[in-house]
Amino acid sequence: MHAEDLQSHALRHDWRKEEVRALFDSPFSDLIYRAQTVHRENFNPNQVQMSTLLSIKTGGCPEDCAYCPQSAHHDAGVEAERLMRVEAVLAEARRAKAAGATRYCMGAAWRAPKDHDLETVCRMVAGVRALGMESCVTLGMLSAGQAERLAEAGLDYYNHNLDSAEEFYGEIITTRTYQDRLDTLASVRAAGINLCCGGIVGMGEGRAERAELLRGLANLPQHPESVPINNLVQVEGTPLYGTEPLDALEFVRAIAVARILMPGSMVRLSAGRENMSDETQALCFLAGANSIFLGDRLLTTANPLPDSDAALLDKLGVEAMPV
Ligand code: SAM
Ligand code: DTB
Ligand code: SF4
Repeated sequence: MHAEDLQSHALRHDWRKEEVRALFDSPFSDLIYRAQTVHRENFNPNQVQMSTLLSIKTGGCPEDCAYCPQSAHHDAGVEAERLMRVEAVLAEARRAKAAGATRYCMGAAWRAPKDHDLETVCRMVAGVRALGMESCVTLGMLSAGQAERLAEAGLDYYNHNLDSAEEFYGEIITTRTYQDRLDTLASVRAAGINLCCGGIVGMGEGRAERAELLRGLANLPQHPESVPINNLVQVEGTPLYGTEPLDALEFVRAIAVARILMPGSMVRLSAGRENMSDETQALCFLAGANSIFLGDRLLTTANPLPDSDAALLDKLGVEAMPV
């Protein structure tokens, strides 16, 4: 029997609202202890998976996501660019591999890919895999046929986030629905591609909505293999610029609850590390985060410099997770 099957009896998809809220509300030490215990039952606690991101098609996006500097609805100073050429993307992927990344994630500011562009992305996916790296793309909404095409090209992961709790979603995005997102996730799953699906905190939501975002992820038919927890990167010109930043310990709580709800998933300490202290990041690892983005850029915003990440991981005795 496959290891995942042996473990799956322990994975729950029926978390109740009050249960998740009670986890969030528990004393900090109790929460971290439980999260770290679950973490150790499932993973080597001193290993972290490293992914690198590249924006293969930047800006000019027709969606109105209130957090996003790439939306054409906001003026965040991001120039709209065309889809990159395959060779240029692969040159970047080689650099990321040399710097220690094992997964290469390519993001496009699209509502949904055009079939013609999808073929170009498929060549990028094949090229990344030929380098011996895992491939991940995030291209917006997918039809069932497009997901199958990506699967044929050998895509390992598709990133598509729930982004927020269903109740809060309408405050953040009006141009596509929460149900649209669930439909894309179902198409990706049906095609047999691993799912990278998480959300953003620090968008002005309360603890209740943070709990509901995580419950929404855990109660999907199957837990996403990767769960990125993004702390909002505030970009001037976006509607969420100037939002009261989330307290660092509240962010750590979100990581811990994600770890407890989805014990076998990789929990990624995703956007927002640039504004986090070493101490906060260390607490996130203690709370069960075991994946990060490596490299000085996310899509359009800054990520910690490789040297400072190397120093932090060294101080913590953390090593790269083998693929
Ligand atoms: N356009 C595609 C889509 O939205 O499905 C793919 C790219 S989009 C930039 C991928 C994810 O990045 C979003 O779902 C959101 O969770 C995250 N993101 C975008 N801007 C962010 C920001 N300012 N801070 C934190 N996360 C952000
Ligand atoms: C995800 O959940 N976080 C990454 C990835 N998926 C594509 C993106 C973070 C983007 C942060 C804002 C930017 O750099 O544009
Ligand atoms: Fe477009 Fe994605 Fe940004 Fe939304 S998050 S505006 S869909 S690039």
